[in-house]
Formats: sequence, C-alpha cells, structure tokens
Amino acid sequence: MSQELSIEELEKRFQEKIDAEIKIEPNDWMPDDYRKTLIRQISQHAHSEIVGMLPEGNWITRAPSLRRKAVLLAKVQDEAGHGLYLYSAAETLGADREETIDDLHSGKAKYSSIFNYPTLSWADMGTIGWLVDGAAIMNQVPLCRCSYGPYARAMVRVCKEESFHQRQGFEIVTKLAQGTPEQKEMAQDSLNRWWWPSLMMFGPSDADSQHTAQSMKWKIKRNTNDDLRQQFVDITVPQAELIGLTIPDPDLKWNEERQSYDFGEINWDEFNQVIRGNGPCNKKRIEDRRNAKENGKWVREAALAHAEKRKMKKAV
Ligand code: BYC
Repeated sequence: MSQELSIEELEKRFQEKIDAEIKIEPNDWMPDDYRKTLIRQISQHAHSEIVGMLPEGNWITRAPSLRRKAVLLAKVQDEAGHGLYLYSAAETLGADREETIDDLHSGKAKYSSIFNYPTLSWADMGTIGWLVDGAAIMNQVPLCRCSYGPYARAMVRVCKEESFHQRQGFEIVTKLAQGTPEQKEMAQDSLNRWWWPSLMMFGPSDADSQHTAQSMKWKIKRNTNDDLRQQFVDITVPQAELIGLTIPDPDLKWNEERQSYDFGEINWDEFNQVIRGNGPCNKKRIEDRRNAKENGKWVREAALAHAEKRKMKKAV
C-alpha cells in the first residue's frame, strides 16, 4: 500500500501516529531521517554502556570488601547487558553490529563524554553510581516513552537496573561521607571532580543542541537537554546536603521564584574537547576496547568452528 502513497502523505501519516502515541515498530514505514537519528542515538548509547564498563572495571580487583566487589561486578555486568540490548535495538533499524562497533573503534562514533574521565579513588565508584547513573536515569526514564518500540522497551529494563546502580553508589558515598575525615575528604574530592562532567552528560545547552527540536517532534526525546539537567540539579543538591558534602559551584543558589536551583556556567570548551576525542582518557578507552576485541578473537573463532561442526553433524 505504501507504494501508492506519496512521501508527503506517508510522512503525514507517520507524524499522526507519533502524535497519537502509537509506537513505531521495525517493519513500519518511517522517514529516513527518523531511522538515521535513532541509529545514531541508540548506537552512541550502546557504546556508552560498553565504554562505561571500563572506568569501573578498573576498580573490581581493588574493591574494599567481598560485598563491594560482588556488587560492583554485578553492576559492570549489567552495563554489558544494556549495551547488548541497545546494539540489538539498533539492528532492528538495519544497523550492522560489526560496522557499528568498528565505528567506535575507529573513533568515528561518539559515546558519552563522562567516560573519558579517570577513576582515581574508591570514592569514584560511589560518585559514578550516585551522579552518573543518577543522570542516566534522569535522561533515560523519559526514553521509556520513546516513539520507537524496541528502544522504549529496552529502556524499561535498563532504568530498573540503573536505579539499583544509583542506590549502591549513593550508599558508598554516604558511608565515606560519614566515615573518618580522610574518607570524607575522599568523597568530597570525588564529588568535586565528577560534578561538572555529570552535568555535561545531558548534552549541549538547548540553544546549541542540533537535534533536540526534531527529536522532540518525533517523540524520540521527551525533554530538552537543559530541562533534564535542571531536574538533575534539583534532585541531587539536597542529596549532597543530606550527607554533608558540598557541590563545587559557588553560583549554586535556590531560586525561590522558580522553585529551582540556579547554577553556574558549564565549561563548554571542555565538553567540546572531550567529545572531539581530546579528553583525559579518550585514547585509552578506545585502545582498551580495541584490545578487548582482539583478545576475544579466539573465542569468536572457537564459537564459529563449533557452530560449523554442529551444522555438519546435523547435515550427515
Ligand atoms: N557526550 O543535538 P544534541 C550510560 C553529542 S549514560 C558525547 O543535543 P541529541 C551509562 C550528540 O551526540 C550515557 N556526545 O544531540 C551510565 C550530537 O553529536 P552527533 C549515555 C554528546 O542526540 C552509567 C551533538 O553532541 N546515554 O550509558 O539530541 C553507567 C549535539 O547534541 C553528549 C545516552 O546515550 C555527551 N554527553 O542529545 C554506564 C542516552 N551530548 O551525533 C553507562 C541517550 C551530546 O550529531 N541519548 N553529544 O555527532 C540521548 O538522550 C541524547 O543522544 C543526548 C544528546 C541527550 C545524549
């Protein structure tokens, strides 16, 4: 039937479906740019989950107790799972998984800026859970209502797991903040280093965001970058106060009129440098992912050889 309709008519019907909150499924007609936008966002998101395993994986062998180690291992494994759901969701749009991953390894594809910062102390495991997973939840809960069905459904499970990640992180930071003066200092130092990069996770300001307007029209995104960033600040500042830590922003102030916090200017030069590949750990992250693929080659080859052997056995 779609062949009989003009592109304009197809686009009109597509937008009507979106406006009526009807999910778009893989075999439905969709504009090329809708498909491209989703492949871009979902694959960047998948890469972020996989690269996001590295800064925390770095601390698994140094976790301070068996309990902390088990929890951290589970969290890092959850992130691998999130990456896999997301690569699968991108495949439903026609993306080739190997090519998508090659784009990450060649430096062509983006992933979240936040994972280009180093994890220098155990407190960073707490702060990442508290702030980074906290920001991820703020951004991803609305994505559960994304117009594209497979992405929206993947997000439901991801968000449930992210909530557990956020809680375990906040628990680590709370314990440190209530510990010895050295432990409290470690927690404060970690907050000082992760606060601004966490705010950058939400992306450029609305005035500079290239994709937000169209993505909101298509209901891929449900909120603007600045809107989510503000919600994150409003929720997180009282949490820091509760555990006696100070947000490293001299301009942070409650605005009675707006019933919201005013906060200082983000260093957009730093953000732009990091997303262009010049952050503190960009090169190391890509190198680690490339090595992981290379080191896993024998597993893929063995699995393929095994599959071939089974196929031959069945054929006999
Ligand atoms: N880092 O027009 P804009 C997680 C890029 S959480 C790097 O606003 P859009 C995890 C953007 O891609 C993190 N690049 O774009 C948590 C675009 O470049 P291109 C992952 C960024 O797409 C804990 C350009 O800047 N979450 O995984 O409308 C543990 C202009 O931006 C960033 C997601 O991916 C950034 N922070 O909005 C483990 C959530 N911000 O593509 C893992 C899904 C912007 O034109 N994604 N850019 O070259 C989204 O919601 C949206 O893609 C964004 C950006 C809000 C991130």
